[in-house]
Amino acid sequence: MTRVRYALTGVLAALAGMAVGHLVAGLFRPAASPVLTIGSTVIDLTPTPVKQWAIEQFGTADKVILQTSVIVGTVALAALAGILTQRNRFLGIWLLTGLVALAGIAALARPSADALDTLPALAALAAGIPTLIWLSQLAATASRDPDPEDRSSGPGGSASRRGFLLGSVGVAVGSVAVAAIGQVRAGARAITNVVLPKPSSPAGPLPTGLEGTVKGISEIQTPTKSFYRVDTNLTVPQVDVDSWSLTIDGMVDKELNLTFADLTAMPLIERDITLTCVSNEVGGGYVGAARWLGVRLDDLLDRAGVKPGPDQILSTAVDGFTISTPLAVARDGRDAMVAIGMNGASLSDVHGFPARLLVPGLYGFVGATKWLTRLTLTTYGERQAYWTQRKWATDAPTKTSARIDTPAPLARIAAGPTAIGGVAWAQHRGVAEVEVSIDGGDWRPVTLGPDVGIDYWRQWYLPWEATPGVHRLAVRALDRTGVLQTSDRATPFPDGSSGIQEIAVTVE
Ligand SMILES: Nc1nc2c(c(=O)[nH]1)N[C@H]1C(S)=C(S)[C@@H](COP(=O)(O)O)O[C@H]1N2
Ligand SMILES: [Mo]
Repeated sequence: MTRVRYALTGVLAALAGMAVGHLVAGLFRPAASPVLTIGSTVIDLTPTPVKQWAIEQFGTADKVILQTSVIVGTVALAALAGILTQRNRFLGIWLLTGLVALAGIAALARPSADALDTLPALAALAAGIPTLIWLSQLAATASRDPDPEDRSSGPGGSASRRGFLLGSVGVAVGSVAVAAIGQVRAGARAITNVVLPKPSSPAGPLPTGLEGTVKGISEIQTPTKSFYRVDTNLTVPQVDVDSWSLTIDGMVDKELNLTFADLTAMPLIERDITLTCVSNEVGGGYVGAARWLGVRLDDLLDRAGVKPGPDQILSTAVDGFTISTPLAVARDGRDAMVAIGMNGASLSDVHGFPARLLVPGLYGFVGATKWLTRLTLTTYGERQAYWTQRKWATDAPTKTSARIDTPAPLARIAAGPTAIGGVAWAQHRGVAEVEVSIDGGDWRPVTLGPDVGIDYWRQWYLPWEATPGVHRLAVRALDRTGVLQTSDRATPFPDGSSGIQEIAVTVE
């Protein structure tokens, strides 16, 4: 019992520390909260195969799983600190201080860190240590008193145990309340209402998609709220657009430093572009299609004047995260842009407010830097981006892929007339044809949805008279350069998954 009390003392002290740290972070630096900084550091240090495995196993839940493991690990160490306190108070204090120091170091290790980022860790220490001392004193008094079963003890014995219990409950409740206030403060940012100018080169009206006729097919334009999100960030950077700027430097004639107003004063293009994540599995959901508004990358680079020599554009996000893009690809005439708008609104925080890079035809990890703040003209020999350091491909064009949206894998559907439908993409080559094979039979051409250009996905469907039994449905696409989607299976690492999606459905 005594040991449990001391363990609880450690856990509650850590809880109080994390809660106060979270509150102080919420007031000054949401991303510097101890739980989050340790989590982000763990992400950065995790070997690529493990990270890959986590994304595959848990999908977007990988962040929740990671945070939970960080918390469980912290609780275990905190319990140990509490138990040590029983033997020697200073052992417990030292272990707790070590834990907080780790959080502080993790906060400072972030590339954008400054002295203010250590405040949450200092606050955690200031709350955690006194809590540990106080609760361990209560625990000591409670444990010194005789056991309640021992009838010879007076009523005072249970009073000291009640004291420990009340103290513990008080710390727990107080911590949860304080952490909740921190959470609310961190989220309470007024989204800046940026007014976006009209594009000088608008996209035409978006054709009506098949979603009205084929039930269950992806909408022709992915609504922003359901657009997939992939990044290494545990907290979404919240950029203040008034102090934000875009620097273009490196091997250029003239280094540029542009404010958001400078950017919006330049000619804007509006384009329909489909973005895919290299981590997308065949048939997966890390793909979305949107209408983007932005400044052509060519215009920006011409303004800075690119010197001879560079072969990559190294882009940097506000948190120091880097992405590298092959310069030749970005400058071959495609609509690569610094995007400031998505589906008729400014970028949302999760999709990179206030500006992101977008290079049609490339996977996001080599061309779609969110929260962009710097473009550096350099060489692959000279500088390496985040994923390059982790051995992912540097030139990664999106692979041609077709996906079945309806019926869902393993669905049970009624016999009779129905439709097989989905989307296919082959960015910057365009989708020429989509074919479906039922139960391993001949590849049959399907009906394609409207053509929104070679950088955009294409909806497709095939009317199907479903007969009772289990059926296998497969789909593949042909791009407009005449190349068929490969049936060779590949994992996402290092340059994107490939293979043909095949699903089974039961018709009743
Ligand atoms: N700053 C930053 N930008 C980033 C990433 C990131 O981790 N950090 N991830 C990239 C990856 S892997 C992809 S697929 C796209 C996803 O963009 P989305 O979240 O808007 O869909 O963003 C890219 N840009
Ligand atoms: Mo990605």
